[in-house]
Amino acid sequence: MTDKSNPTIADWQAAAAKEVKGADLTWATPEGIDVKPLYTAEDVTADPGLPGFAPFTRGVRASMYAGRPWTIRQYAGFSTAEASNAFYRRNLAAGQKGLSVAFDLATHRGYDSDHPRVTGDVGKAGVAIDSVEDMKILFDGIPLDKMSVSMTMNGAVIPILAFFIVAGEEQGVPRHLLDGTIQNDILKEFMVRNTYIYPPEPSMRIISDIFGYTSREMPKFNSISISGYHMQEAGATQLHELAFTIADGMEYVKYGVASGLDIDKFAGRLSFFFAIGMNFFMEIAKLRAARVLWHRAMTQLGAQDERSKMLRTHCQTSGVSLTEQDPYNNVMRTTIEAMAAMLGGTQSLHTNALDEAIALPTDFSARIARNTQIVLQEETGMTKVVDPLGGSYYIESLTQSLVDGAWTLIERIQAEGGMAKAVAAGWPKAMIEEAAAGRQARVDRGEDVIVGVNKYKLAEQDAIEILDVDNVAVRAGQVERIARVKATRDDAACRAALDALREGAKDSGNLLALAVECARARATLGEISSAMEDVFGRYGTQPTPVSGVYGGAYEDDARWTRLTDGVAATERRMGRKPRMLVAKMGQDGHDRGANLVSSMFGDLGFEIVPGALFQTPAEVAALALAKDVDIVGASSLAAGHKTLIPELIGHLREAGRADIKVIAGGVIPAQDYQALRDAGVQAIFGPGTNLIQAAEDVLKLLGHNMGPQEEAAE
Ligand code: MLC
Ligand code: 5AD
Repeated sequence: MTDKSNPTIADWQAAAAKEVKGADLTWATPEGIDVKPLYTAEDVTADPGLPGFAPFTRGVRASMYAGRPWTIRQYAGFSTAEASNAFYRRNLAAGQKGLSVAFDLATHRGYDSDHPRVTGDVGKAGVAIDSVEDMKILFDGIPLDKMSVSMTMNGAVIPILAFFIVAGEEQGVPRHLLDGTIQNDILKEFMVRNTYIYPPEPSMRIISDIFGYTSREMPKFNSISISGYHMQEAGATQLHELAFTIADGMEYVKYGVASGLDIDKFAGRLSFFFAIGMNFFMEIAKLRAARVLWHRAMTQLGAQDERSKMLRTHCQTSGVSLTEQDPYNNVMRTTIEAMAAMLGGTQSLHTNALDEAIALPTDFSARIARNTQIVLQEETGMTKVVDPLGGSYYIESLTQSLVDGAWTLIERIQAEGGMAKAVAAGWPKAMIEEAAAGRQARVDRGEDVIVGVNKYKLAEQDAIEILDVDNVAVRAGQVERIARVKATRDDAACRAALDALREGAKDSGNLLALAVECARARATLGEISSAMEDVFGRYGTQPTPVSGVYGGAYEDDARWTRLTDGVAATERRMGRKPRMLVAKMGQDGHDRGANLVSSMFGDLGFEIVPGALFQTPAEVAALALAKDVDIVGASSLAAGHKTLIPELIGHLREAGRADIKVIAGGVIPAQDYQALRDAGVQAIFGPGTNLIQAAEDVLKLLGHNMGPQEEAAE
């Protein structure tokens, strides 16, 4: 205790040091920011100004939530258009304010539901949309001039936006009244989300075409949602998420301007999208920093209108922060994250459901998630004051640190020719994967605590009810509707519209305008996509797992040494390194888990065969045979496992290679374990798996005796 009446910072330091016996209380965050245990006026270098005024540190509106609260916009979609429409209507009746459509992965990747590559994907991770008829059903009874609709679509953005425009038209809503947002952010697809269709160059043209069309024809529509969300989900630190997202935005603006558009004619309708994870104050500061950075970037790019420089954003609470184990904890996590989004000044918010780690929301879990926002808005009084944390020493200082750190990275990107070039060079993705491996290792070692996963674990888990979509039934219904649409349309008119689109893709026709004609003529999503694919080609990439990162975090760790010894012994016994194919089947492009597994097993001494994305079970089996692997690890995060993994095992058995062991990992609900085991899967690793433990299990599967079981990694 100090008895001084006017203590100085030095006095505080001495007092604190005494309390903690000299321990260093600085927290080195993954962003590389040293967070101190105390902030004072001396840490604040800049005045944050006033809300509603440049550079909008404190918010884009003068009155913020005191004038109008953020939009409660829950992302949803599953099964058929009918089922999703009914779900939307129930949610709107219960207090949701805006819509946000999740499409299934077949739709994302430009395939109709009857395509052979998508048997496991139809209706699973979102709603199946094949033609304008589906889109009309999706919004049946929902007036598109009154309800703002976000659509998360990037790869098949041209047909989906065309269907939306025509659905509005046929509902009696002219396109200039359509209100909403299309994600349309392809750079982050190439980096982390992987639902691209075409190569980068034509993909960027598509975006400029959409900017051109919407700025002329759809003045209320947000033409893009530049997304950092998926970077954080893939493991990026908040600093990387921030810098790469702003740099992506700058790239789109440059392409738009290069295509002949006036910056102030389209920039006001660019919007953003960030993830909000568990580092509460960092997330608040991140949103404030994002607004400062965008204002600076747009000023640099020559925007004049202040609205062009105003960063408006949607946020979603973090999916990766949620757990399968003890899932009710997810309600608390989501509440904390929602508060951070609010205190950071978001315009629109999705709160995740408690069953997030294993399935899509049920009516029950969606209600809790939605009510989390409603309670914040209507019961707490938190919306009454604009930017209530403005002036907090810590928040202001952290905001400045993030602005400075991100700007340094943005300048590096600009110096290298912009984000498209950086993405092509691959270093942003590598940085994200490195951060992901570091984070996973900290969790596996118990250094980053996750309640119920690596600390305070439950002896037994209560089962919770989850949503299960019967993709076989959904697919059958969609196939029938596609046939009906094709049978009743004017085929010649449809063919002419598709031909015009194909020609337009060869020169400079506006692709969206041409696709609107195709949609009117009842061309399907697959037909519109392949007309463009005929000209642009379909893009495929090989995974590039990082090496050394995961193992690096385990230097001198006894459990790690035990494993590398085990792998070495297995290698001696087999006369070669054990070989594992890490496979991704179906249209599920979530590859964080697969990359982590490749990285870790590679570091342990396995020979890793990284499978390409979007494979069919037959293609994976052929690769497994060609490479003569010992084990196939199938990573599934989009609910295709019950269809795809048994098919893979069938192909291996048919080829006489039942000895190749198949294991499964990812978002696999406990309810499905038995069916997978019955099909021949030898081990299953669900969300929250400790990779050290998983590696022990795999070695045992390969016949290695691990010796006496040590206490599982804590
Ligand atoms: C707002 N308004 C106010 C006000 N606040 N007017 C007066 N006083 C205030 N205090 C006005 C605004 O000017 C605007 O009108 C209108 O009210 C609506 O407000 P908004 O703030 O623009 O909100 P909203 O319409 O909800 O738009 C938010 C947005 C938008 C700009 C961020 O792009 C959006 O909704 N994005 C959602 C993206 C999304 O849901 N993505 C899901 C991704 S899921 P006007 O006329 O000025 O417009 C995903 C997962 C995956 O990606 O991987 O699958
Ligand atoms: N319905 C609701 N939420 C979804 N998410 C993904 N697909 C859906 C869907 N169909 C959410 C999850 C995931 C994030 C990318 O979006 O929270 O983590």
